[in-house]
Amino acid sequence: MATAALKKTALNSVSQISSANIPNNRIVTLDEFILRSEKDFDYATGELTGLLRDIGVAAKIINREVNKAGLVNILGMADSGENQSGDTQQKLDVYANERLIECLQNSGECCAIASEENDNIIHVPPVTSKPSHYVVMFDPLDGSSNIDVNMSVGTIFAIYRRKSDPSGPATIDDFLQTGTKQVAAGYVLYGTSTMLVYTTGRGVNGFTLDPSIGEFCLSHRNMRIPENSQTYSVNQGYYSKFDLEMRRYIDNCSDQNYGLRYIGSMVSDVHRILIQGGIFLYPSTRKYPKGKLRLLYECNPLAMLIEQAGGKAMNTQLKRILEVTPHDLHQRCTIAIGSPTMVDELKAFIERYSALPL
Ligand code: P6P
Repeated sequence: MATAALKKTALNSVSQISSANIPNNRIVTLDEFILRSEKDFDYATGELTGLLRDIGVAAKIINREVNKAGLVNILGMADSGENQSGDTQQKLDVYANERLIECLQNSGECCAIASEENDNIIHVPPVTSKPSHYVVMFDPLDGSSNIDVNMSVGTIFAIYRRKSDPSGPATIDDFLQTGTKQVAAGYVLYGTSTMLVYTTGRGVNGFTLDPSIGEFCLSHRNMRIPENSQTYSVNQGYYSKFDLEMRRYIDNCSDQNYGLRYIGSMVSDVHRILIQGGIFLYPSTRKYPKGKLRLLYECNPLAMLIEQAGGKAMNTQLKRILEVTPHDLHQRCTIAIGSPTMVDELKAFIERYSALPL
């Protein structure tokens, strides 16, 4: 069998990072984990490793500012958004966006970036003569409106291999790829502790920031979502505006005394579901008939991660999120994501009550 085919077979046959390669009797930092994981497949290049490490650095910088957010007034930031020395106080999502772009530009491991904060793609000039083969998409600070009330927020990222000729600039088609083409996806949750959770298609692993050493440390190995649960997560305030099938499903959750948990920060709600099980729903509403959440840098990365942990993610037309065809960088979509049994249960309700041809 040709070398490439052997390596592809190796990749397919290893569903998770081989635990033999990761020590379990001492601290394992994100950097060490990424480097050891790369060694799982000798064909891997250092680029993806570099990108994941760049995101880890940006996350630490963002975390420092997010944690200070509550001190803005104490630190004397004027209402005008300027501090006493006249420095302009940036909105945290703008700050997070700029730090992520800087960290990725400094290493030059990607050729272009797309962000929730920017209308168009951002080209990244090569730092060395070596052309880059990856593009990165992110929502720099999802749920940032929660910061003022000290609720957790998150960064969501997705990494793709470029399709365009590496000798030329990236194109929009490098970004308009289905979620199944993601080579890595993950999020950073700035909560009671700061966690980075990611997948490269070989299982899901979680790292908790230890502020005393400034390192993300492996804390959740090979994360698996509970098969079922009795918790659902939806903005109940829109109930009367949901389609019939969604209202019937929510009625069923209530009839079965399921618990409702909704933080209003997708990363936080999905992280809770990854740990404890449940289903997160953002169906179409009058204000967002196509759904509110963005396909490319919110739904796709979280869908890859939840599927890698054994869960499911579909839109309310029953299409697997990772197979939805993107047409626009900032395309919105509906989503139901979480424990496989609960997503299947919702699918049955939609098939039974939907007036629309699916
Ligand atoms: P709503 C935050 O603004 C966000 O984009 C997601 O993080 C969150 O799940 C959703 O919107 C909340 O939206 O309409 O319930 O306030």
